[in-house]
Amino acid sequence: MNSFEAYLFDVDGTLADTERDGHLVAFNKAFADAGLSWNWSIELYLELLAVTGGKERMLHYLEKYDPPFEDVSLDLEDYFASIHASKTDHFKDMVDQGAVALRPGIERFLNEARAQKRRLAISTTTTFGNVTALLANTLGKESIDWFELIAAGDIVAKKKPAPDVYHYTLKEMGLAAEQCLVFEDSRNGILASKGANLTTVITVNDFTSDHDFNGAELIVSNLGEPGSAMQVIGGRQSQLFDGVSMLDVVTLDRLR
Ligand code: XBP
Ligand code: MG
Repeated sequence: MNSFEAYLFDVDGTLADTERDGHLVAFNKAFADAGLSWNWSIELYLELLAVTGGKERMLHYLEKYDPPFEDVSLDLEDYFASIHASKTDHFKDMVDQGAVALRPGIERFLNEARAQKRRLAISTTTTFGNVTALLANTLGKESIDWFELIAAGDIVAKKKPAPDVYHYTLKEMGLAAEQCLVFEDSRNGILASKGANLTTVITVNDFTSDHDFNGAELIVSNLGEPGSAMQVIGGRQSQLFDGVSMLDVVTLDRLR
């Protein structure tokens, strides 16, 4: 049987549930630091997540919701870039303090994939420093080097749902789409991965369980680990995973 050579991971919502206890809190802290009266609720944030990228999300909020805002002398993009830098610092501090844990099965799967000499990469819209802080604080500093490539944030001009970050990853790693399997958690994520013709496994979370994952080969609750069995939710190839409670490199090769 053919095997996947590489696994490409999204970060937010896939490696860890970072949004509610991480990014959202960090945005609100950065707004307060900047003297803005903005305070995003979870309900509002769920809507704002439709726009990927923190800088892009803030600009979208200003344009669509017309919140209280005193005209700043700075160019708006520069202004939001500075608030975003402060938000990134808050996010990293919170991750350093252990605010965010990896999702079930992630550590198990990464260890197994490494033992089987499979290649690993990260393809995400989030900021590079957020990714390295998350890895260092959950798996240890050395885990940053487990990933051959961390394609993050502004590395491409167009963030997800554009496929650019996946095209970039394939090119940098010298891989064809059919050699890789992607793990995503959101509509924007699958639009990006499918836009690059990549086999995609979705692990849903509270923020994304109602998304449209049309085209996904497999949709599951998580990757599964002892004490936290994976539930198969759907996907075009879900019949290949009847009775499977944990995904590993061997079972996933059924999608090859
Ligand atoms: C994640 C995002 C990011 C984070 C914030 O999407 O949309 O914008 O919410 O990150 P995905 P930054 O999981 O599809 O990569 O503030 O660092 O941009
Ligand atoms: Mg995601």
